[in-house]
Amino acid sequence: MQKIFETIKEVALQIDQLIVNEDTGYVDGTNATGDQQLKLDVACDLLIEKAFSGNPEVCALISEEKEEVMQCHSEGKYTLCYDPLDGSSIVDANLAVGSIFAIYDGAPSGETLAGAAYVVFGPRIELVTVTRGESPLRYRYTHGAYQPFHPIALQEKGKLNASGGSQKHWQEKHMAFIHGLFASGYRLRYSGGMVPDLHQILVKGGGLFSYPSTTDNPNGKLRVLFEVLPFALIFEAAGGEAIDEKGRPLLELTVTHPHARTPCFFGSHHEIRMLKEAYGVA
Ligand code: AHM
Ligand code: MG
Repeated sequence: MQKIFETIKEVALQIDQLIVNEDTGYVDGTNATGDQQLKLDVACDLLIEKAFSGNPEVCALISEEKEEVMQCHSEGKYTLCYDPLDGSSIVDANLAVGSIFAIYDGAPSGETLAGAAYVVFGPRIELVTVTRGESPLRYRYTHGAYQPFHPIALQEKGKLNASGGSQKHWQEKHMAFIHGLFASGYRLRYSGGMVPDLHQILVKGGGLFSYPSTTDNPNGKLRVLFEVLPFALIFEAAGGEAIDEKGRPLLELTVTHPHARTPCFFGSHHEIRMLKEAYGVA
């Protein structure tokens, strides 16, 4: 798996160059889940495909930007699932965006997730990696190299609150819960990019990120394989929790379709406890 993390470090620098230099307009058509694709989404996807398809450890690639699973080396141990450039809708506003990687040992599911990583392309590049059973490692790219940076560790309780989806489409219990958090002093921090939004909660020591089921998206918006499960592993490894609306750990999810979605909640223990009570799943 170390070789995969090393390749992520290299490919992240190439993605950064694409973000800086490439056209941010749309291509004709949509991706596998019906989202409009940026030329940048497609270019980042191809870069990652090129970087990993020759790695004999990788048996298959599953990308947010590809409809089909791409088979690679039949002897390979790992299925690599990735969102090449998360935050397509905010890249034109020049906000921070990210890439997310999940490394599955065999057929992808919460149980087989062996490692994960994400890269934040903000004013600086940061990388967080995790191997199951170990603490997350954080790096910042400075002076031409990835330098180990302050470790990520969640406190029991945080101060930040980020909930996705349109309020018009939230369930009443979600609305009441979120209002309750604000009334008790939580601050809103939501950019519309899950990588920088979750990274902020992780580096500031806690809080809650929600993407609930909504009346327009009953399964939520975020994709299990390459958005939800990798962050679930990282939150648990950082001393937090990641659950679905029934209060089940996201890492217990089985996966029925490469582009399946699920409602999801990532946070420190206190906020997850409050959420379970509000949703009646404590
Ligand atoms: P994308 O993969 O098309 O960029 O969509 C995923 C993004 C997440 O980064 C973010 O958390 C979410 O969509 C925001 O959605 P919303 O605007 O509905 O809150
Ligand atoms: Mg995405």
